[in-house]
Amino acid sequence: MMNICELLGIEFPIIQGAMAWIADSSLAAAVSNGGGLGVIAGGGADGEWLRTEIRKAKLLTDKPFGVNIMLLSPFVEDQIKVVCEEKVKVVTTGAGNPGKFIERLKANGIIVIPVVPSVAFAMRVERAGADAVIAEGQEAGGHIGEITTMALVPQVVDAVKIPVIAAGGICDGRGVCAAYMLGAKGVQLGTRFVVADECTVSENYKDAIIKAKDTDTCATGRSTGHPVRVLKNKLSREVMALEKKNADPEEVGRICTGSLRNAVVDGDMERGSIMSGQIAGLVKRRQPAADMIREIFEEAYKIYEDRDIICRAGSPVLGNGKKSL
Ligand code: TUI
Repeated sequence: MMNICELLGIEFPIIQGAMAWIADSSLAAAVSNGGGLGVIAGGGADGEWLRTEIRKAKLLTDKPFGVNIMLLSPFVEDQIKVVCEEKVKVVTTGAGNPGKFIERLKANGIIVIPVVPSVAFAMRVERAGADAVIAEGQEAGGHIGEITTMALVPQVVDAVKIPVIAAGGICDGRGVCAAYMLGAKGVQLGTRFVVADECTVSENYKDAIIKAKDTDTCATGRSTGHPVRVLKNKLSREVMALEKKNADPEEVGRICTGSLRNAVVDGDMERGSIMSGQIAGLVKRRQPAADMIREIFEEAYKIYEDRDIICRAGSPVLGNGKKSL
């Protein structure tokens, strides 16, 4: 099996999570220049916005980068056309089934890596020709599935032959090592990159992530069939209250319209949707994206070198550092 770094032409096996409204050419190019795979989030934007961002990224880096296509968007067809025309190296997909686009993307030489929330879906996209999958647990921010990263990753690893990249709840070297122990061949991080210096999100959004503690996120939207993990605030409390009394999903949808933009662009921390993963409690400081990547892998390699051996009472330690049974 080809490793992720060779497949993607990158130095470190790390992909930047695509975050709608947040992950533009500035963040994507910074991550790619730092040796990871930066990803521009197509989100709900039209094809021409995406084309402009792709061209900006090409000016900012000569390293590979990707584009994420969010499959709930009304502009999916438009975005697929643009990534093919612009010869983007990698496309990740989220929030739906990319099956009918995979052949066309691959015919244009594009590496396709769907985000999958379950084993069944991972097997489906493998059959459809995906090059790898990102197994994203429900610790992640934004639109999520049901299963945790810890349970999802090894089950997907056993079910498919293509490489599995772990996502959800990872932000440092410990998370990288844990993902590898579960059989992943790479990681995707979103929340930590929100506070990267090159991320153009509002300063209020960055502050909110940095201040957050472990219990500060919740998953809204379970009633609409599109659960979304956000930092708790006035809007999330209103949504939760409406959902509790089984309000019409359209009413829930109405108070959320434009709310991600409100948080990202306007910095509205009350009425904005502050999407964030559960790992926000570990994200403590702003840094250049390249420093984050270097730090994460320095930690990971150190953990691997110093690894503590799982002990079994009374078993002798062998000369090679291993314990015998
Ligand atoms: O897509 C994401 N995260 C996102 S997308 C997004 S924009 C949005 N805003 C409001 C409501 C909905 C979306 C914000 N965050 N992550 C990847 C991901 N994909 N997580 C879960 C899935 C997923 C879920 C179901 C992928 C496939 C799927 O099933 C497809 C099928 O047809 O069975």
